[in-house]
Amino acid sequence: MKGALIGCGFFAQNQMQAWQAIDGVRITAICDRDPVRLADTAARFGVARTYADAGAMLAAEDLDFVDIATTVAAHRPLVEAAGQAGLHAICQKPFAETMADARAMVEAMDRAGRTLMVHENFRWQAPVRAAILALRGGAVGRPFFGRFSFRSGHDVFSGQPYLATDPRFIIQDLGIHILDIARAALGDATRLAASTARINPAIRGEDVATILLDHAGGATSVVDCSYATRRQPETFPQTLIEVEGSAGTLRLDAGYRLVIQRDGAAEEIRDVAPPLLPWATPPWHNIQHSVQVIQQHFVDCLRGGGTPETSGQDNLQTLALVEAAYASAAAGSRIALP
Ligand code: NAD
Ligand code: 89Y
Repeated sequence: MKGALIGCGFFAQNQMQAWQAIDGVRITAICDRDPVRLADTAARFGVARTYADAGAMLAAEDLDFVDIATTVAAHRPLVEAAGQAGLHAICQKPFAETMADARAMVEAMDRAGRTLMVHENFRWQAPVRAAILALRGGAVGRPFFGRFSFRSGHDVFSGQPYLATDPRFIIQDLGIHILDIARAALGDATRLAASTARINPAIRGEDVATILLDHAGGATSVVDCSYATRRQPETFPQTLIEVEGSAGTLRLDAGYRLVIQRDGAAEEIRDVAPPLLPWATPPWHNIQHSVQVIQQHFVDCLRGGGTPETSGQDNLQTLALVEAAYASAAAGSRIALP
C-alpha cells in the first residue's frame, strides 16, 4: 500500500515512525509548504519524492491513501482533494473548523467511495482501550456515572506554538480527545453544559474546561481538562477515568493502573501501561503507541473492507460536542445535541 504524508510538522514525525513499523505500507511521497520541514523529514525517513504543493503531489504520484497531518485550517481542502484523486484518507484531529466543513468532508469522501478516518487516537491508547473494553464487556454493569479527567501543567506550547495563539485552546485541542473517550465509553451524549477559564495569561484561548454530559444510555459524565494544573506526580498525557455502574466501579488511575471492583468479588488491579516503542520518548510514549495502533487499524480496515471506528462520520459526533461545549460556555447555558 502506498501512502503520502501531507504536513511534516511536530506530530507527523510520530506518524512517519509508525508507518515504518506497519507491514506492507510505504510512505512514498511527502508534502509540506515549509521547505525546511519538508527536507528534514525527507532526510530523516529516506523519502525521495517531495512536494511543496499537495495538488501537484496528488496529480503526479500513484497512491492508495493520504495521511493529512496539517493543522486544522487545511483539512477540508486536502480531504476534498484526496477524494477527487480517488484516494483513501486519514485526517488529523480536530477534523474541521466547523460542523459544515466536517459534513462536507464526509460527503466528499462518500461520493468518492473512499474511506475517511479521523486520527482520533486517544481512545486507542493501551490503558484507555483496556478501560473501554472492560466497560463494553459489562465490567460494572449498567454505567450511571463517569469522570474522564486530563489535568496537567506540561509545556505543550514549545512543541506546538499555535496552541498559545489560537483563539480556541484546550477543548478544541485536547478536550476533543477526552470527549471522544467519553463517547467511546458511555455512548453519545444528548445534552451538555460547559464552563471554561484561562489561567495562563500568556495564551489566547481557554486552558481549563469542565463539561457535564448526559448520555443517551442514561449515564451522566464529567469531562474535565486543564493545562494549568500544578501537581505532582505530573500525569501528562494520561487520561484518568472513573465509571460507576449498577454492578461495580472501574478506575483508570495515575500510573496506568486499572482497578475494577465488582459486587462480592475481590478488587482486580491490572497494569495497563503502554509499551515503550523503540522510537518513542516518555512521557509521549502513551500517545506514540496509540498512533501506531490507529494507523494499523486504518490499514486493517482498508484491507478487510471495514469501517474505521473513528471514521469521519463517527467523528461528526465528537466534533459536535466540541462545538456545543464552546457554545455552552459562551452562553452560560445547557445545550441539547442533535
Ligand atoms: P505543525 O504546525 O507542527 O505542523 C503542520 C505542518 O503542516 C507544518 O509544517 C505546515 O507547514 C504544514 N502545512 C499546513 N498546511 C499545509 C498545506 N496546505 N500543504 C502542505 N503543508 C501544509 O502542527 P502539529 O503540531 O504537527 O499538528 C498537526 C495536527 O496534528 C494538528 O491538527 C494537531 O491538532 C494534531 N495533533 C494531534 C495529536 C494527537 O495525539 N492526535 C498530537 C499533536 C498534534
Ligand atoms: O495537540 C494535542 C493532542 O492532540 O494531544 C496532546 C497535544 O499534543 C497537546 O495538547
